[in-house]
Amino acid sequence: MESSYKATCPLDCFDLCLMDVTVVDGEIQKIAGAKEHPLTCGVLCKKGMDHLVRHRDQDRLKTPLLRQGERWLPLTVEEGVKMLAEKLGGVDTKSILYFTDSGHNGLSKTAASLFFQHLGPITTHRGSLCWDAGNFALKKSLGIHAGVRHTQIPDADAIVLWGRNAKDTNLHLYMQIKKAGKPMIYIDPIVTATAKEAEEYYCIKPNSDLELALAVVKILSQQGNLYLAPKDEAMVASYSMDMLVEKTGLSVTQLERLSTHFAGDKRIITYIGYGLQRYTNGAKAVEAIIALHYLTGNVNKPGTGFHFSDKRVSKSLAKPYDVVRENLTFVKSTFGTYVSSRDDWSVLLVDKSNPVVQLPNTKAVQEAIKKIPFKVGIDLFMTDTMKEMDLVFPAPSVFECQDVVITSMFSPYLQFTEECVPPPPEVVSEYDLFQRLAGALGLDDFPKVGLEEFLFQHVKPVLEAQGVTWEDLKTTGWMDPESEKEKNRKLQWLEGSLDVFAMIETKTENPGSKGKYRLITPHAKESLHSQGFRTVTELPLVYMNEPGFESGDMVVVASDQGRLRCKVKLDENLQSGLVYIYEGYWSHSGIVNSITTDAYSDEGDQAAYYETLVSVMKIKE
Ligand SMILES: Nc1nc2c(c(=O)[nH]1)N[C@H]1C(S)=C(S)[C@@H](COP(=O)(O)OP(=O)(O)OC[C@H]3O[C@@H](n4cnc5c(=O)[nH]c(N)nc54)[C@H](O)[C@@H]3O)O[C@H]1N2
Ligand SMILES: Nc1nc2c(c(=O)[nH]1)N[C@H]1C(S)=C(S)[C@@H](COP(=O)(O)OP(=O)(O)OC[C@H]3O[C@@H](n4cnc5c(=O)[nH]c(N)nc54)[C@H](O)[C@@H]3O)O[C@H]1N2
Ligand code: SF4
Ligand SMILES: [Mo]
Repeated sequence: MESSYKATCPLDCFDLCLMDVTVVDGEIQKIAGAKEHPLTCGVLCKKGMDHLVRHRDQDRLKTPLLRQGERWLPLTVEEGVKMLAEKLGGVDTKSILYFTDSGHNGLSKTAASLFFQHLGPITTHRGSLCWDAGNFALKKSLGIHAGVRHTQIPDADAIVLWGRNAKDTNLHLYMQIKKAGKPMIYIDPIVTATAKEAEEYYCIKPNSDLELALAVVKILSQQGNLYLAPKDEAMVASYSMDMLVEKTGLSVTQLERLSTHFAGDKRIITYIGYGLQRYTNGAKAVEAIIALHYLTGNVNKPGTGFHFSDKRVSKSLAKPYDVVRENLTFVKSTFGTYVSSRDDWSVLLVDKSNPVVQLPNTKAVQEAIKKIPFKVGIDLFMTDTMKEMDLVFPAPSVFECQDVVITSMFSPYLQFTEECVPPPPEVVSEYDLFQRLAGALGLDDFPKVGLEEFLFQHVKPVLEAQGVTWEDLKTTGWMDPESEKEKNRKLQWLEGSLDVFAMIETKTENPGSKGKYRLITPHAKESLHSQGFRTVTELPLVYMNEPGFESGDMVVVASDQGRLRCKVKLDENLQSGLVYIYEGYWSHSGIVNSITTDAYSDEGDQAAYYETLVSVMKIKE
């Protein structure tokens, strides 16, 4: 018998693709992009297609596993829950550490967080490995996390992708720009796939976006294309063009060319990437781009605006079961040092994340985890993180659990995933797992409702406001949750000043002169972080373009944090002083974060991965 279902790609991606899932005789036969979706238009990327590969994979975890020395003992879910309940019961809840990320964007996956709200206060992290410097800038500048909708693209004259490598990381944005036939203007220190497709490309030096925005303001002001208050004009004029050229690595001609797009009544939309805010002053870069848009009037008119993230959909959901707790928190990127600084830990619970691979400063992370007496993880596979656990619960695949899925990264839609097939017998959803745990621990206030009711209660206000029924949402798989009023809301510039440009450091530093290179660790096209690197066993490739190094050279890349064996891949387009290695390689290849710094941004508690400086030494095979 054949039946078809709707599911949503729940990966930590901008796009939120809707999928058609065909099930024959209880087995998934195929998946494909749902053609009717207005943004994702029937196209799934390789990472999306890989959901079926992961679902079918023989190596998937199928039962809870308990560590016994070097071996893993299979348990039933009931035995696993009983053991975890014993470990969590009766301890000081602040000795419990919860670590999570966005391995799955479904609402059902907030079960652990809800459970700890009811059990806690506990210890957990604040800030982000991903986007919080930019989010800080949005909040400071606008008071909310909001950005322009993709539906404005056809009205723009051109689209700036400011460090947003859309072709690899935000495919459906790239497709929308192509469909609308708009020129792409791309700004990135690396000649990425998007750079190669762009009508104009600006190869800037890393961490010079603040100066680049200032250069545009300065040029427009000098040309009389931008009116500034006299004190601001004097401040902007006080920075020399030579300094801005030196800092950004762009010529005056290039800077003038970029400025033309912001001049007069040109309509421009800027998509701001996440790479440019992985620096200690990352919030400033985003703040400066927002300021540039307001100063040049490129906002609140058709075909203008900027986008970094947008949390309006997430904010419009109800939170019927949440409890506020005063958790103890630490900055996420400092996991290693923070956890090692305390001796009172009882239990670590990790879900939806692979911190051993994805957190900076791997050695510190591994040492910290070892300090915790009892460690529990939930994942689909035995990742490098799960290998450090004492007890591992299997997570269901994307197709085995009903869910509502949203992202605040780009797609403005609210989507559904049906349970297309049941999970294996000893695999339960996180929702079910934490229900059972709450029952075992006697958490009387924990919501005693089924998963469907739980999901429905969250989206109820949105459904009501839009006149959509729950059944409609389940059948179509997606809805546009925003009211016309919200869509057309004018975003006010609360900051309203040029202060972001006031304190720019005019000295230039060249790490290359000390034999050091800046390390950038971008996101790979075919993998969502570590998830697509599971079967990769080759050494990581370090892309570089420095005299004396050739493709195939074996090298050690060393930083203050550690050393990593890599193979050189020559990138003839790469600027000097910079090397890059894709993030996501597992320990059987070499974890790139074993050489990254756990520094974090001055504003927003964002991991400042790209503050890492490395040296590269050739070694024999
Ligand atoms: N294929 C794929 N897609 C993904 C992901 C994935 O892992 N794989 N991850 C998803 C997630 S969680 C995220 S956060 C996003 C990230 O999406 P993006 O922001 O597009 O990607 P990143 O690779 O983090 O960084 C983008 C670019 O920033 C550039 N960059 C580095 N420093 C600077 C700088 O100082 N200035 C400027 N202008 N650019 C700079 C890098 O060279 C890189 O090309 O992608 C999402 N989409
Ligand atoms: N050097 C460097 N490091 C980085 C970055 C960088 O640019 N450079 N980028 C950072 C960014 S932007 C981010 S967002 C983080 C991401 O960091 P993580 O979110 O830790 O990255 P993933 O490798 O995607 O790990 C997600 C895990 O969740 C699991 N998973 C999938 N579905 C489910 C589920 O339904 N339930 C459970 N329990 N688990 C599930 C997957 O199998 C996978 O092991 O990495 C950061 N790390
Ligand atoms: S990873 Fe992103 S682009 Fe790929 S299928 Fe999933 S949502 Fe779509
Ligand atoms: Mo991210």
